[in-house]
Amino acid sequence: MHSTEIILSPRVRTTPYEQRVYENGVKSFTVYNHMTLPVNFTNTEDEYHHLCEHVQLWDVAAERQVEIVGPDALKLVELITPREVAGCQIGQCLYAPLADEDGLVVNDPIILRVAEDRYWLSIADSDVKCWVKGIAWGRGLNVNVFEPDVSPLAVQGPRADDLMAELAGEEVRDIKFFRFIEKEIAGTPVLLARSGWSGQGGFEIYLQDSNYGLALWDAVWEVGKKYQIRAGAPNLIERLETGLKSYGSDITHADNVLECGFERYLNLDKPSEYMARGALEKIRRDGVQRKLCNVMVEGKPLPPLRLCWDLRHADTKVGRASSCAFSPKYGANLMFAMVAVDVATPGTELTVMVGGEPYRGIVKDECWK
Ligand code: THG
Repeated sequence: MHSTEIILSPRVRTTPYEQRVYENGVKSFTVYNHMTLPVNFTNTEDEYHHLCEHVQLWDVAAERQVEIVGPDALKLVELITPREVAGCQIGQCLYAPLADEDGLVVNDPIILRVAEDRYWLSIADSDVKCWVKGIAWGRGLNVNVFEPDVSPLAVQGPRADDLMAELAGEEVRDIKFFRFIEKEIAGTPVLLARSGWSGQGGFEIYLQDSNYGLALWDAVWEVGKKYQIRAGAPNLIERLETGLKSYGSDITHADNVLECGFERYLNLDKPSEYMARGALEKIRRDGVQRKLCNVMVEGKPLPPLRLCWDLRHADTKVGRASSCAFSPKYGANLMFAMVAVDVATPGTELTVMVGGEPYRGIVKDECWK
């Protein structure tokens, strides 16, 4: 890989935590929602082991919030996702794909109901604010859509509960998965949710005033010292083992929601109106052409994946792999791949082309079995 630089200018926004991220020796960033998102502090494998054993603090402010507030807020949220949002309570989070009129995935946010008529879409990397504002205006809906000054900070790893209980009170242990409460930490009101982009457990703290970013970081850090806290970031190895797909890589606007494994979250027959209904009903009738799958390649670690790797079956191209990491847990390379349905069944053998070289891959189920 080349080691050139991406120049940071005001077009690449800063985060309220960035100073601490630099002080902790950040080695690389990616750009996500036009903002810096740390990738590595030491190296992916070292950070993976630390994340699975201790606790890490992640600057995930790049998971921006799109606020939808007003009398038509629920109507608008229902319009943009095939997931049923009506039953979502205040204090609840829902993982929900946004689908356009063709059923294609626009983003895969976590939706938080923060008040009666107020929702936050905690978005992945695409310009959701523009999309949602356009729909609101076109429909003449009585809502306000904007990006509030909210910056998530994730506390992830097996010691996250002990850390947060000590910092914010024993009652945080009772927060259920994908629920949140209001709290004051470091002198500023936050939402504290049990969620985060790892399978290691933990919380996300939604800071609501950038001016308190460093104070919040320092408050968590101070308590975290005895738990060997380190600065970290969403981890490639861990997310492949856990099965977390990344919008922009594994899922793009070229893929429809039924190809991406979202069915389990959806109610395509929900009573409320949503823009993808017609398209998704047709796709459901006709059947999908492709499926997002887990593919395993045994043997030594493959080189880093920059662009997608082609997958072949009987010398025909049948798909592409979009993420890959060597997993210490499984002792094999794990990848997410969009492949033709007829070769998407676990047990199917595929050929993965890496730099012109063929490798033997096997389609696995979601648990890598
Ligand atoms: N946290 C916040 N915002 C985010 C992310 C996050 N926005 C972008 C991106 N990540 C959204 N994508 C996901 C994908 C999966 C999950 C969370 C966000 C997730 N999934 C659980 C799982 O797969 O086990 C369960 C989801 C469920 O059952 O509802 O947690 O990380 N703030």
